[in-house]
Amino acid sequence: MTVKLYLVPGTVALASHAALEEAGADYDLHWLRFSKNEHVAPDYLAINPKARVPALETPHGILTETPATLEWIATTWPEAGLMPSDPWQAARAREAMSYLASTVHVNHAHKMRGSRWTQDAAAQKAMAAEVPRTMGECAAYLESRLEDDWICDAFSVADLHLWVISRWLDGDGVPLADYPKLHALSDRVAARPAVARVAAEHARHER
Ligand SMILES: N[C@@H](CCC(=O)N[C@@H](CS)C(=O)NCC(=O)O)C(=O)O
Repeated sequence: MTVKLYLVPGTVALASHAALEEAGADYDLHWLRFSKNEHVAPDYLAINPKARVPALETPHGILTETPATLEWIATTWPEAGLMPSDPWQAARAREAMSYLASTVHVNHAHKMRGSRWTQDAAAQKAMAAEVPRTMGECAAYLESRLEDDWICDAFSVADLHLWVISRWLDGDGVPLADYPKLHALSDRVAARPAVARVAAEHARHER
């Protein structure tokens, strides 16, 4: 089975890319550029009418939303062990991914994507100014929640999701170095060979 991932470098789609690489999946990439508005072009809207990345083309159809793409990848290539089999641990992974997608990522979007919520330039500026505080609160919560090396009792796709969002913290005015457990987890994820390969590819495409 071959799948195709639609992605923009450095975005949350990086988590799905890293998961495919970790899983040893056979996949193709379709890179898009926000700068060229390729995510709102008709051919991409036919893939994902939400005009967001990631979108994953699978033999069953298109899948979007990072918690769903990550879990599907993990459970489609179970031998990679990317999702806990224990129900409690799996629920903890979903809990983390749901929080990352619905709260942390949304707070981050208030910096650059304020036009989703208001067309008032002053209101957009005011929302962006809150990002260091709201993302700082999320980082503090995550720091307090981390007990072991990983979010669950072993590495999982939830760690990939957290790693990608942790990469945005410095740019959001929240020094990752101020959160030692989060920082260490992020470094552990980045040191995995599959993740390092994928991160290098994104760095090349970001240039
Ligand atoms: N809930 C979605 C959010 C996806 C999303 O917002 N991706 C951003 C990139 S990090 C995007 O495509 N933004 C384009 C835009 O806002 O126009 C997920 O978790 O996958």
